[in-house]
Formats: sequence, C-alpha cells, structure tokens
Amino acid sequence: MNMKLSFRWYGEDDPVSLEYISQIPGMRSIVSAVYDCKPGEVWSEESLDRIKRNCEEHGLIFDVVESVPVHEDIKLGRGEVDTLLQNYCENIRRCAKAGVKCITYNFMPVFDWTRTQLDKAAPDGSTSLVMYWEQMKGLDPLHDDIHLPGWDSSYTQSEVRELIAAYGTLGEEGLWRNLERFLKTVVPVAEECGVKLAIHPDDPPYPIFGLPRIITCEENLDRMLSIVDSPSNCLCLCTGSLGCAKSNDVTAMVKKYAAMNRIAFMHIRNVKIMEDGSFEERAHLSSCGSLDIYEIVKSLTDAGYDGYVRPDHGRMIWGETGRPGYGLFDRALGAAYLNGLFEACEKRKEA
Ligand code: DNO
Repeated sequence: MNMKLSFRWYGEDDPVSLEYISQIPGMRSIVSAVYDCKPGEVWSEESLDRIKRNCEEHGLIFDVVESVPVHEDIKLGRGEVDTLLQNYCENIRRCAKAGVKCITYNFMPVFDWTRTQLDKAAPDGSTSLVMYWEQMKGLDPLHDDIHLPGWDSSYTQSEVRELIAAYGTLGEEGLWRNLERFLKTVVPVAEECGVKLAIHPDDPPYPIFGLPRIITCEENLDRMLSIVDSPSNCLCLCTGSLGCAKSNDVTAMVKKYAAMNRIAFMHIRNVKIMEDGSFEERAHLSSCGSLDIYEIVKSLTDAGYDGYVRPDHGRMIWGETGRPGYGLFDRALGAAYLNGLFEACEKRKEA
C-alpha cells in the first residue's frame, strides 16, 4: 500500500506496548514524542534515540512526531520569542537526525482539544469522548475554576485567566501574525532537513470561551498554506476535528489538499454531529457517524496519497482501561478497517 500506516504511542509509560502495536497487520510507523521536557525546551538526542531504538526492536519505524508543542509565548508573540523559535528549529533538526520525516503541532491557544466528557457510555457499553453543549453552558473560565477533561492541568487558575485575557487582546489577526512569524522561521529549517511540518486543526474548529481559533475551515487552511508555499508547510488533516463542524465538507477538503500535495498526515476517525452541534466520537466505520470514511479514503487513493495515516481516537471497548481515546482495541479495529478500505480503493484504481 502507498499510505504509511502509523499508531500513536505515548512512550514507555503507555499501557499499550510496542509489542502489541507491532502485532497489528500492516503497522509501519510510530507516532510519538519526547515527554520528559516542557514546551519550549530542546529535546535531548538521547531521548530521541531511545524512542528510535525501542521502535526498531519491534520492527517499527519512528518517523512521525506528535507533537513538538508550540510555547504559548510564540502564539502570543511575547517574552523570549526568538529563543523559543530557535529552540523549535533545533528540535526539528534533532528529530530529523533521528529519522523523523513528519512533525505535527497545533496553534490552539491555551488548550488542545476540548470535550465535556471522556467516558460517555453508549447503549452497547462502550465509552467514548463527547462534547455536549448542554454540559458547556454556563461555564466561564474567567470566573469559575473549571477543569475540562483533556486540558493542561499544569496551569493554575490564575495563569489560565491571564492567558485568556492575553489572547482576548491579541485576537484572531494577532494570532495569524504570530503564526506567520512562526512559519517563516521554522518551515525553511524543516525544508532543509527534509521534514514535513503538519499543523493539526483546532478541535473543535470554532472559538471556545472567546479564545481565538484560526485553523478551522477551508478558507483559513488556504490562508495558512499560502503563508509559506513550501512542500514542508503541510496539514495534519484530522477528519474528526474538522468534521465536527457541519459547515466543513471534509471529503472535499481531503480531495483538494491531497491534490495539492499538502497533506503530510491523516488522522482518521468518525464523529456523530447532533442537532445542536454537540458531537460524539464514534467507531471508525462510516455508518457509525456523520463522516463517509470510504469517500475520504477513496479521495486519498485517487490522489495517490503516500503520506502517513493513523487511526485516530477509539472508543474504550472490551473492558479496556487506559488513556481515553488511546486504548489498543478500538484503534486496532480502526487500523484493520482502514487497511481494508485502502486495499480495496487502491486495487480498484489499478484495475
Ligand atoms: C488529540 C490529538 C491532538 C494532537 C495535537 C497536535 O488526540 O489529535 O492532541 O496531538 O493537537 O499538536
């Protein structure tokens, strides 16, 4: 198959072992990161080599990083931005030296993905991540001490307030300016090292608590890609993140950006969008959610996509416990399903 099948691994503390991952048919690459460092710091070459060696011992290749986090001060354009940007460039060089070909990151203010519950039970007893507007209503991070699941718990409540206020002042255009400065600094380094940078869309792709979010829709993806027109300035096209806004036509986006050769990494999962815009993460199968996974895979194979693919978040099934969204069982089912779709689409294309 042309696409490179990969799996996220959270390092040696991950309850899902590399041995188990290597037993999934067709598994090729490991998506991981150095976890013993704070955002903004330079990763040690020893830590990178250790991941590489661990993977090789299991017949896997460590060639995708998710993520090298972007320090808040880069996004806010304040403090020691120049040093932070230089550290980011150094991390790209070190990852490249360890064999990494693709680096994922995001430009979401303060929080990464947002959900209101991580273990919502479905009628069949499986659980998954959900975002219900009902549960969001009335929450105000400027006044309440809220800890939504998935949010970085290392911030104190007063730090969160200060950050939210700073982003309020910055606004969307300010965030675009800082993204531009970031891209113009790091993309040339990535290009030199043969690494593709892949921006992860905002999840969900609309403002949360008034925080600006810009990697949200086709118009903004176009704008992001045009800031630096380089084969190293790419997308990590996450179907579930973009797909939980009804206004996004994910299949059309996949077609367009795959044809432009600007997708480096595909996160594939399904979501069910509810009447009020709330959403539930579902099994990968098309019939389980609002996205047509077959059409998405077909669009990739039609475009000759040869980048990385990973089955994204799974449900918790068969009594498995562990990191919400990142258990072994349902992600392995997702991988098997994607293998089937890719094989069928590629063979039909050749026929
Ligand atoms: C969620 C992930 C994201 C992603 C980052 C990339 O499970 O897809 O947390 O890793 O946004 O920086």
